Amino acid sequence: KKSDFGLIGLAVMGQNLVLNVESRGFQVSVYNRTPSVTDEFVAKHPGKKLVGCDTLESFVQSLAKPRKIQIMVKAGAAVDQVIEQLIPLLEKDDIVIDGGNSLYTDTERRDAYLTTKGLRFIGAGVSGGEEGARKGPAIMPGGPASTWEVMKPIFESISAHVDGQPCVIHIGPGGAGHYVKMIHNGIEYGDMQLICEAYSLFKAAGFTSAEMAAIFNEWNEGELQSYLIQITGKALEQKDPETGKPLVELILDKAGQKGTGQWTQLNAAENAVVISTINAAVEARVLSSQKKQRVTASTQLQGPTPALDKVKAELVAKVHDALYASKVISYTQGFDLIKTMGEKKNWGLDFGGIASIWRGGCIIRARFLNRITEAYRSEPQLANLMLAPFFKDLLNRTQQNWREVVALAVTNGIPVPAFSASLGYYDSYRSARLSANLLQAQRDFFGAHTYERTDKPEGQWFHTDWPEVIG
Ligand code: NBP
Repeated sequence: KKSDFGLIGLAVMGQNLVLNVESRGFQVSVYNRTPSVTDEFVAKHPGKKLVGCDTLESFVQSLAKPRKIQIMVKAGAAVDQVIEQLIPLLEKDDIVIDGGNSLYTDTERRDAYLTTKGLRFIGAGVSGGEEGARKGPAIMPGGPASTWEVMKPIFESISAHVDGQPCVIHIGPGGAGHYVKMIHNGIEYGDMQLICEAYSLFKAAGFTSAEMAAIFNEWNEGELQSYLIQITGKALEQKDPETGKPLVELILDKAGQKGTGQWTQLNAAENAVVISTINAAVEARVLSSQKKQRVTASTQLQGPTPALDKVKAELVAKVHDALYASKVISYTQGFDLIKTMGEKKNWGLDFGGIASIWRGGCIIRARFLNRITEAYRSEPQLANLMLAPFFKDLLNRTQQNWREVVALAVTNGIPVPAFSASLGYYDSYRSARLSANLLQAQRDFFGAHTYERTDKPEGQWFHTDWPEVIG
């Protein structure tokens, strides 16, 4: 019997996805560049419907037509190399799926290239890490709708399910799937940083790790319920086996990143979309990585002595609101970017659908995504998520606590770049009049860029002969 599905790349994601697909009743052929990895993997899982292949030729031959081959190798040049090796072995209408974290422009290029070869291509973002891949990830596939229809039964059976709905929909053509996965990762950066800022305030106020764990565990029962809040509670509970101390306090405060946050930043800059919360999150990781410089600066640059212990009792409820409101801003900005690109590319994106597939399997899975789906379902062309009734009420209800938290952080010298960037966005967006009148005056002053006037119809442009400045 020929296999229903083939997978190339048996590292952590590939292995777990294969076991997932196999567990849904499909026979799966597997191939890895280093054959010993394939052999060990198959040997480790006796009795499963797995076909281990040591050559790409035998791998391709073992698959039922049209072949469905998922590539799960390191993103970048490796994907192109595998595709080049596959092309001479494949036949018209065979389907190649790239399930790695590829940059969406690479996916667009590969899609166009494989189409010229008579092959079909799907660029699918897969989120959920190792556990998601094994038990059910969120999958964001992009490519032709007709190819999606062929892949749908497999993708829907292996994805996570929430309320009976699979956490996979056809995102759109070409690079749409990997694009949405990229924004998912940007939002993930934002969510993580916001939680870390809440933690830094609690820490400064003198909460113990156990107390903080209890706060996050309690939040996970309420509106903030999410995977990241849940694992934060668990992480704070964790004791170092050697010293018995809270493990988190022994971990070096130096964060890494693999680049998807920066891709999101670049794309937002290209499209002139504000994603200040995600930007703050990416930059916070960058600053964290400059540990040596920070240690030096800590002895030279002054700040206030934190005195947050005095407000400890009221801090929990306030930080809850600051976190929730900032999270709403982060998603508002992420969806603004998705909407802007979707329209530019004519991808026909279903924003409510995207929010709904993020409810399960993936790292940003959260209860409140239902609210985003509802907002777009009732108003598909919603200009800004903050103006949907639920989010408007939420922000109006939380904004006072949110600004009190940012003010407290500022007066106590505790960095909360993502909380304050989010609040800055909120206050700017709700300002009927900003200070850009002065900015326009400056631009006209030095560059004769002209300006419009409040007392004249829009579209009429004026220039002033400003006084000459010497020196
Ligand atoms: P890695 O990203 O670490 O890639 C390792 C795999 O790529 C191995 O199977 C390796 O084969 C293969 N490979 C490499 Br490297 N270069 C190759 C080449 N030139 N030709 C053929 N195969 C090559 O694996 P991963 O962490 O499982 O991630 C796979 C993809 O999924 C990545 O795009 C990743 O960004 C994405 N992703 C990962 C996670 C996660 O939590 N890890 C989550 C979501 C998405 P070898 O055994 O011969 O070296």
